[in-house]
Amino acid sequence: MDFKQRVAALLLCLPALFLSAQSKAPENWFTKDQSKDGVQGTSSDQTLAALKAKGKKGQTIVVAVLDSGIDYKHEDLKDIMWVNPGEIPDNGIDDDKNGYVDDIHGWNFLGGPNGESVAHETLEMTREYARLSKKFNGTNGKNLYGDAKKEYDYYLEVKEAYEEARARAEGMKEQIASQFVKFENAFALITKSSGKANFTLDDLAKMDAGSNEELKDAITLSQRVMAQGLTPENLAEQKKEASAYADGQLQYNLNPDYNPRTIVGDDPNDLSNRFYGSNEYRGPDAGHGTHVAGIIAAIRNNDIGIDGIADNVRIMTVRCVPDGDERDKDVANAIRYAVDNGASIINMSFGKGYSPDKAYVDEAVKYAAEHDVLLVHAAGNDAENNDKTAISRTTSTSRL
Ligand SMILES: [Ca+2]
Ligand SMILES: [Ca+2]
Ligand SMILES: [Ca+2]
Repeated sequence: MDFKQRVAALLLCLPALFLSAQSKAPENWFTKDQSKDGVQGTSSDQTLAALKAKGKKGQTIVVAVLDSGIDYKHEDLKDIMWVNPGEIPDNGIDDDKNGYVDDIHGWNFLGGPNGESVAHETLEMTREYARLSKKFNGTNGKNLYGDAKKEYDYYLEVKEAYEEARARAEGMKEQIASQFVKFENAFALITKSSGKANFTLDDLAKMDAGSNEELKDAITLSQRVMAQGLTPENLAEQKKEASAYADGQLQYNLNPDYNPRTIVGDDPNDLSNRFYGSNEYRGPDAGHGTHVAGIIAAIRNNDIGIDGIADNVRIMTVRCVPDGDERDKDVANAIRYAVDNGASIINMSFGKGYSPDKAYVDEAVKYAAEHDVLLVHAAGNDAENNDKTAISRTTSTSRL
């Protein structure tokens, strides 16, 4: 469950969406096998054991993780990070002349020359809204024909989606605030009645509210939210996180005036420029990319963290996904970087509903295919039929 779903679960108090140990999956479940272990994983444990029994060693494969950056010093990843063989670290020289200076473990297309990196971004929908609003503001479309009319109709579609998303985010902000007041009040009442500041679900089960309806309601609500992982200890922190998530949407993702690209210093609309960014592989929030890299290739059977799905992998990190929507330019350049530097597989666990420079990405995809590189891309978290509709156009689905 990602953070968005957790917030939604808390807001709706859905008892089915448990966060806690009650629905804890078996360790390394994704490497298990349905028939052998009774777990619907990828069967990679079984497959690797079978290959080993046959004496097959396989060859080392480079997997490029196009994501939010990777904690390349992580104890379960540091020894399997890809190392650029032609590059001497930290000498300020592009030794292998691939266009990227000191790119040892990959590249960060959201990095700037002074070491800073883009953290938050607008959604592509917001960028399209900003661009088209400038063009069509005050126009009613009456005297437009052909391509101009088509673009105007597209503007109206984007405008409607944007305004809807903005209203929803504002509503969510209010809802989070009011829901947390309810949780706080319920917890306070229980503390008052039980004398315990840090009560548990067991404590709640033992409480007898008698004819006190208010306390009865407080117990019911607390049981629901605590089943989803909220506790008296983490209430304040969870409130802060949920509020920050709602604020972030309004401040960054859905703010047409927000432009963090000055950090990178390139012209994001100049698609011909491939060489920008930095070697800050981690970026401001490498959580998602590290998580993805770990599932793919965390060192197996070392008693540290998890077992990755595959053995014999080197992870190349190519950062192109901010908090918000990735840009087509960066995605295309990240694909080309991965292909040119020896990746056999490119993992892309992200997605968005609008893609104004899709043609540029398509060219990079073809380039990867011509070089026999396998591209793996997420289908979204929203249960949309992507054959019929684009990935949800009104919410950011970056980092899937
Ligand atoms: Ca280089
Ligand atoms: Ca160098
Ligand atoms: Ca491990």
